[in-house]
Amino acid sequence: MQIKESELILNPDGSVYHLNLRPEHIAKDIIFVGDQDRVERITKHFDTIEFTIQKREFKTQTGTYKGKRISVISTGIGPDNIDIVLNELDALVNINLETRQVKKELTSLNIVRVGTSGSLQKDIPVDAFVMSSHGLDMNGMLHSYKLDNITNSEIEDAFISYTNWSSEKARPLIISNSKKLADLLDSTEIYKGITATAGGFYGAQGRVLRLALQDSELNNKLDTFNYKEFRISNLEMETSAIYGLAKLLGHQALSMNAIIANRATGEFSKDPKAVVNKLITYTLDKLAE
Ligand code: R1P
Repeated sequence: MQIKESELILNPDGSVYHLNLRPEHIAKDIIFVGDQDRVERITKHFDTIEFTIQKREFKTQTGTYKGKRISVISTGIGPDNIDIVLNELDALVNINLETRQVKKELTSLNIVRVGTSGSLQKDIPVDAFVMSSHGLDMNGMLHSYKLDNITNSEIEDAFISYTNWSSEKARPLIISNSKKLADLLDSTEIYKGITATAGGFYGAQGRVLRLALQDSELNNKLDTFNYKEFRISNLEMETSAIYGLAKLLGHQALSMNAIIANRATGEFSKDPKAVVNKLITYTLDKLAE
């Protein structure tokens, strides 16, 4: 089946619509960051940079680190952007952009998010690293897709019942990381837990400025949720969408979080840049191993 021009939009130079990339521009190992200014904080460690482009919040640089070809892409904020980035990256490797047909042989990308995040647990301090064992999707974007058993309904049901989750909101989904990447990036200094992914920064994460919340107890419930060995370690805005779409499309994904705030103790890192830099070099070295 040929994918129509209105469904897979290409720019005049043949690049995909939002990312402005052609297939030759990306490596199979890709690092995601939210902030476009973080791209160069990663690629400044590279041996060489072969390609740079930016459109809107999506900045990409591809080069080599210790001989390994890696692309770094900024996704901007939130699950809606992840929908764009994952689908367009997948199109670059798995759809022939000239014939607009899905390729017979599919390519699996390795995607590692290097993000900042707030810890929900007193014992996961600021300046720590958290590897997301799962993404807890609280934002609903993934429900547009046929989910094909990629989620973990047993933990979801426990979470829905514990939080008395409103049936007017999308069902929360729990999706696991790529074991292959988790094994590659593991070490004893890394905390692990479920990363809750909200679809907004204020109300969706329990912050009150002028608007009342649908459930003002939700953050407390996230902190105290405990089912078998599962608890929620941190809260941010992309992980579950990356895990969900990567699983559906056949890519490997892992989210690494630099903890810059602790919502349980109210602390904020004295040097957030330092912890992010440490996570950057840690991730690069593991990917280049
Ligand atoms: C919110 O300020 C942003 O920061 C976190 C959240 O997930 C959200 O994208 O991640 P990044 O540091 O990767 O942007």
